[in-house]
Amino acid sequence: MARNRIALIGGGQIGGTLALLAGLRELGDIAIFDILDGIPQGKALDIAEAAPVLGFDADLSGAKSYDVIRGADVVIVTAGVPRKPGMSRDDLLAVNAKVMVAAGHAIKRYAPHAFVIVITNPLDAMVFALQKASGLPANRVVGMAGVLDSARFRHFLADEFKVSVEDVGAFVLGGHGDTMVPLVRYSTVGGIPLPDLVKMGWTTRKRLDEIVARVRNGGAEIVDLLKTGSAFYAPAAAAIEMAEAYLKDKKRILPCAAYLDGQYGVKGLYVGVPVVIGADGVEKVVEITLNASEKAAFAKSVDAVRVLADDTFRLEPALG
Ligand code: A3D
Repeated sequence: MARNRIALIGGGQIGGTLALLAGLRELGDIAIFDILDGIPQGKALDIAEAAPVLGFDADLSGAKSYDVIRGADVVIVTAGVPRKPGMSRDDLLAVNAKVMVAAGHAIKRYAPHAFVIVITNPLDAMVFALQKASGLPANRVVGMAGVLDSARFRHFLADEFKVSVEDVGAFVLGGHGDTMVPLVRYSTVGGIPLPDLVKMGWTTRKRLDEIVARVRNGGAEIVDLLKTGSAFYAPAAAAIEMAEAYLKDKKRILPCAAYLDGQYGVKGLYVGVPVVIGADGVEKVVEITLNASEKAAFAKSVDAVRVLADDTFRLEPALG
């Protein structure tokens, strides 16, 4: 049986980490595309040279030409530019929307049957732009954010309670950004919902509120520490988990930016919600019941995402 093919559009910090993790997990052969000549080739060769030591078999290639992604089963998109000093929010939207259009057209041409995971920020708008530009069905184009935000939540909770991260489950809904909605009621330690842990005296509501605030600020916390870039290990790990769920038809329930067509009362927009990922891509949107305050927070987040998406489509005529 031929190996699966994983294509990475963008070979920067996350792209390189994705290539290494995909190799370590033996997900298949790996192709890296980047506009910076030498970077994708160099990273592919470096990781190929690590394979004998780490003990995995994968064919690694890198190129400045899009045909390297030909026939990919999974495409993970991290291409784009970060916001630079002096760059407005609209400037960033316009630049990265153009990158999504180019990537979308290339995917349509070279890998039209792929499952596509977008990581480029601003996430919820960029995944929508890429889906539009590629013309791929919405169930095969998702955005990575919720798995990362939930992983941050799980890490902070495990640290707080001094228990294994494996025994902590956490859910985050909504857009990727400060309006995200970490769901305390649906987050558990050893199967026990967090509000019950407050009743049991393990923690306090105030402490949980502080943890929730830290989750919302999780991306900025890393940027402040690194100073020269944003998080890349955890974002890459999160996207690999999504790719694996698809390639192995695992039917994982993962929070992803998925296209909503009426679910949660939202139509025609990508927003972070729990979905089932299996061989058909997004096989189902899981609609959990929200209480009044969760509904209000989710609605606020959806509004923020809609403004970003509208602005992106206004700024990039090719999406029209
Ligand atoms: P970085 O190391 O800058 O890599 C981006 C790569 O994209 C660079 O190698 C560029 O050369 C390349 N690139 C630029 N334009 C193009 C193009 N037109 N075609 C192909 N490649 C191009 O960034 P990174 O890897 O740290 O982050 C990548 C993206 O992920 C950024 O947009 C981040 O903001 C975003 N990100 C999202 C999350 C989420 O949770 C959603 C978390 C962390 C980072």
